[in-house]
Amino acid sequence: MILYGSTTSPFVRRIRIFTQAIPLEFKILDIFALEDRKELIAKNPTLKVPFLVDDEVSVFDSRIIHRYLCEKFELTPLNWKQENILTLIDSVNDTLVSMFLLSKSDFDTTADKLFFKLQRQRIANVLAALEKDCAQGSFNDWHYPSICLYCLIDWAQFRELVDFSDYPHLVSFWQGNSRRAEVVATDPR
Ligand SMILES: N[C@@H](CCC(=O)N[C@@H](CS)C(=O)NCC(=O)O)C(=O)O
Repeated sequence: MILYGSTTSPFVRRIRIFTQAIPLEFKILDIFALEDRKELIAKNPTLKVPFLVDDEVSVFDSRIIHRYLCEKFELTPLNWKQENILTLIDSVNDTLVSMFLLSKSDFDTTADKLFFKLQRQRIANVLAALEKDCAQGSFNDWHYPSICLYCLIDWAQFRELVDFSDYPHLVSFWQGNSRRAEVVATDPR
């Protein structure tokens, strides 16, 4: 099995951390560089990373890769509460990636424009919900949703996209898990 992705993507990193104990080759793709982009276009029509190739099977999207690996290795699937939490994490992560790409494309994402206001509201709303889940103990164990939350917070910190001062439980969750070997080994910095 080969996992394709970049070393900075939070979506790729969650799968790399999740698969610590699974034999998997990691192939780095710089999706904005000409040659690697040709490979991306040939292998994944969504033009996003991560994706997984397992012999004849190609699996797109981190969420589906996680489900594929759970089925293949008979691991415990997510329960419905965890699926909902993953939707929260994915929604803010997707929004932050879009905002990041927009600012890289010279848009002022702090502008008083409807689209940006909706995204900022979503980010604040979801982070408040995750802060509450965190306070209630949903991320006390190091399971897949915790890995995804860690990768989201760490990437947002790395790219300086979010001020986390309103979310003390998320900050202490982030700090409390930062010394894990697999976390250190996949640090994008
Ligand atoms: N829903 C996807 C999101 C993946 C994603 O957005 N990946 C980003 C890198 S962090 C990407 O490939 N972006 C390229 C683009 O948007 O053109 C997943 O969970 O795998």
